[in-house]
Amino acid sequence: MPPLPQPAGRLTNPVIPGFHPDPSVCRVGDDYYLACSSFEYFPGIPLFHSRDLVHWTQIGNALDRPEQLRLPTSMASSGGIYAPTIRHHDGRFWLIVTNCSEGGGNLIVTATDPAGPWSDPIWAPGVPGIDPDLVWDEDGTCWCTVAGVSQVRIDPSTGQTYGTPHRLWSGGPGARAPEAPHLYRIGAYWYLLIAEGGTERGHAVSIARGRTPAGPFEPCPANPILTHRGTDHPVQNTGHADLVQGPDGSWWLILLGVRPGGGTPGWHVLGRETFLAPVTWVDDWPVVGEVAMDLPEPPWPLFPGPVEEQRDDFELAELRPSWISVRDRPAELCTTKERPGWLTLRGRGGSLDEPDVVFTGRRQQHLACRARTLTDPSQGRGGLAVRLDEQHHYAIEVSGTEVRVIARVGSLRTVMAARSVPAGPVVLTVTITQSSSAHGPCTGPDVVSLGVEEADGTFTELATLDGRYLSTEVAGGFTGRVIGMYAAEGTVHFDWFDYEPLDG
Ligand code: 6LW
Repeated sequence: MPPLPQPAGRLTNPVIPGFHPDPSVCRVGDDYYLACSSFEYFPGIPLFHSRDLVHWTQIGNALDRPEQLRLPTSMASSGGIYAPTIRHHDGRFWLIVTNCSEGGGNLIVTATDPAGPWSDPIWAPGVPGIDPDLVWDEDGTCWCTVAGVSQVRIDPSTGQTYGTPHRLWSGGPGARAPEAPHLYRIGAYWYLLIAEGGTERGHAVSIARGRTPAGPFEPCPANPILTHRGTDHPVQNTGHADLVQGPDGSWWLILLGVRPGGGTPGWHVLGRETFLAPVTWVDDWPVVGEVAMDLPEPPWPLFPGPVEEQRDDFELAELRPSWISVRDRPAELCTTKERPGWLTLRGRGGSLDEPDVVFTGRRQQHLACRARTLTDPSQGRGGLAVRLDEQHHYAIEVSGTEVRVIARVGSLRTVMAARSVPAGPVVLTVTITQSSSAHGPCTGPDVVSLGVEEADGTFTELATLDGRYLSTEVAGGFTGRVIGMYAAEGTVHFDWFDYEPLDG
């Protein structure tokens, strides 16, 4: 049964916080579905449902079976799954996406229920680039448009393309990286929405329109229709957007943005997040309103949906869809079935520095938060980590009665602190708090404090580390922080994992 409408609480952007970039959205009746990129993580392509565009609940992941997604350990971090487009056509959901790892390419999966199961991939080798979009014209012809921006006719049920791709538009003069195209039929025009300027501070959204889906396209005189470049707006890098109509017929843009913190140049640590902005139309061109931190209450009922419980006791046979692992998740290495009520991770010789690390975590979704886990290290070595990639992570690790805090930043790896603990399960803790930029231009965005809980419940800190080293501005790449549990050696059991937002 759908949730009942609720009175408004505080409505805030980002509407999907944490590493949820490249959002694509479609509407089916009263329901909205949204998909994001997932890069080196498995399962791939998180899928969200909403009835009000403001509250989003994760209902699954489109690529959640190894037959659908194999990410090799030879693939670097931020390879893998880039920029899906989700659409509903002819009673089915269609999702097209690029697997940027070796042996990958563009693929299409379909489903009748967006919560899954999604089909095995239909490969589309004739699609010539990243950021594919699908659109159907009035006579049922399907067009696939990719970054660049070029287009090819496609049969999405087989992946077969017809003819040679033709160039549609390359965005504004001098702007780099025309990408993230989406095509729509709205009124008398076909609109071609793109991102340009690159996914960093220069990011922007531009639009062109034509009379047919294949063009020719006339650029909007007001391009870019959205950019925060050169502003002091708290949301930066705004771009990679998709258009959707609200329940009342109003128009909205779903887009990615980042929240840099600290002094200069500003570091963003949660990755690229999903934001919502209003759109109005002037002379048949869209005009994008404020990407407001506090969203005004919309004129339609709100459906907050279920909130994920703070603590996961690992009582269920299947992991919640928000848990993600690095590159793969073989059942023999990550299971709740071996020791009921516990998550069991089995190391395969890889530490957090290795691409085959056995790690299961969740996105850090709040600028300030605390994560805790009760870990039984009696048969192995592992712990709790804040991970950006193989070369950028902080961890508190336990082996027998020894606890160590390890920091890896680029090619530097060091043990920051060590102490002994009584034998048996131990609560490992990571607390992340924001720095005040009032402390000056060199102040980092946040601090990451790692420690243990004593038998009487008090917390002992072992190390407090500058958060800038786990930011995209330092590490590079397309992802964001993920906090989770790992096994470096042997078998490590986790009784529960608790994630608590601290920033209200
Ligand atoms: C994606 C491109 C982009 O393919 O970043 O911000 C790339 N936009 O459209 C990776 O997410």
